[in-house]
Parts: sequence; C-alpha cells; structure tokens
Amino acid sequence: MKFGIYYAYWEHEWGGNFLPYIEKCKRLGFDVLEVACGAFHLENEEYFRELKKCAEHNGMLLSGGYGPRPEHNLASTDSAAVEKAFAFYADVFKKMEIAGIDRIGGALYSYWPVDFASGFDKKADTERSIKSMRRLADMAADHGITLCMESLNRFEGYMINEAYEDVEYVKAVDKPNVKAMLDTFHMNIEEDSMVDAIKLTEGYLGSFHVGEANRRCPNPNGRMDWEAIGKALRDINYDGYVVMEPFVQMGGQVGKDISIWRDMSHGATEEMLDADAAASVAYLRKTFCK
Ligand SMILES: [Mn+2]
Repeated sequence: MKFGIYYAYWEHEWGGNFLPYIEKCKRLGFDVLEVACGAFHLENEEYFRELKKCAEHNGMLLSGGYGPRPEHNLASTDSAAVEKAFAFYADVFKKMEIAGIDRIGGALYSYWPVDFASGFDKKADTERSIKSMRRLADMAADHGITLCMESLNRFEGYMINEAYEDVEYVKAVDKPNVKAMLDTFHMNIEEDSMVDAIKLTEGYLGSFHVGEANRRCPNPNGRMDWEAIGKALRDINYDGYVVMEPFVQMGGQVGKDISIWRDMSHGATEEMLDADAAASVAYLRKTFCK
C-alpha cells in the first residue's frame, strides 16, 4: 500500500497550485499527493509537465480526485450536456497522462454535491450513467488511466451509497479500468460493517480514502478501528493507494462544499496542520502494513 493525502487539507478553494505540496508531502512522510482535476482545463500542458518533473524529482506519486460539477454529470438526461462532459474529461485525461497521474476517483458516475431538491430517478439515472461510463472508460484507457467510483453517504449522493452498490455498478460497466472506491468517512454513515464492506470489494477496489468520522486525520484516539480496517485491506490483498482526505478548516468553497461550520482546527497554524498530517501517516503506515 502507498499512503497519500488530498492537497485540499491546506486549501480554501478547489484548484490552486499543487507544486508546493509535492515537496511538502514528501517531507511529511507521504508517498502520494492527490490533486483536484476539476480545474485542469484552466492550466496549459506545460504546467502538467512541470508537475510530473517535480513529482519524479521528489520520488512522489500523484493521483487525481474530482467531484463532478453538475454540468459534468454523465447520468444527465441532457445528452448535449453529457457530450460536453466527455469533452471536458478528454482534456483532463490528456493532462493527467502528461503529469503521470494514472488514476482518478470520486463520484464520476454522477455529480457532487447532489441537489436533492431537483429530484431524480435513481434507476434511469444509473442506467444512463453505466452506458456513459463504458465510453469514458475507453477514453481513459487510451491514456492508461483507471476510474474509481467513490461510494458516498446519502447526504452527498444517491447512486452509490454502499460497497455492494459500488461493486454492482462496476460489474455492470464491465471495464477493466473501472474500479470501486471506498472512503471511511462515508462508510461510517452507511455501512453495517467496515470490514465486511471492504471484503465485498475484493478484486474491485481501486482506491481507498481514509478519515475519521468527522474528517479529521486518522489517529489512534478517534472512533475508527484502524487496526480492523488495515487488516481487512490486507486480507483482500489491496495494494493500491490509501489517501487521507482531512478537512478541518472553515471558509471558501472547500469549507462550504464540505460543510465545515466551525473551526475544527482550533486556529491551527500551517505548521500544526503539517504536524498532524505527519503523525497520521506514520500511524497509518504502522497500523496498515504488518
Ligand atoms: Mn473521499
């Protein structure tokens, strides 16, 4: 297993410059930096060549994350909008390949966060999504990219809330580069058993996000049974990335989308955030790799 962190831990806005985080995260003890792909269209190819160079120089791996904006909803009834989404992803995949990013995870099958007031038809949306995902998978395969379908809690998504739904979706798409993805924050709300959920994804798990129930950095004093979670991952021979996705700061679009309405960092400085992340990855590595 390789251990990573999502850059947005330190940020208030999606996007931004990922370059400084490569060196920082290497220094803090990570193997992987996960970046947001939603603003890749705003950067030119030179930036992605630079990202790759910087990652290689620091011995770091990069992975991608994206919570699709509504206009990139592959399950939309508006086929013209879906075509535009494919064009967006074509550009993202090209740039991911330049940067050496071989996997992207998130609610790629739908959009995020879902506006439940707008109404939806889960069955029909899922059928459209599966059809679109087969086409997206072929596009991604041309760039050596794997697509990871992240199961989300009921307040953020409706198509895939549990591991069994994730595996059903992935089996229905039936493409080797489309995988399931779990996140302990979402699982904590939806799964009867974290261990059973992980075991259900054996052979299908493409990415794994970790965080405490309130999205703090994984730590031995939280409510998650990290020993059991690590053992379940070892039992299914999971050898992919384990990426922590902590959110503790208020403000900006990040704070709004993640619903951080109080300063969970208690006024932490950047150095204090760094120290928490470093302690967390050391703890996870020790607990997950036995
Ligand atoms: Mn996640």
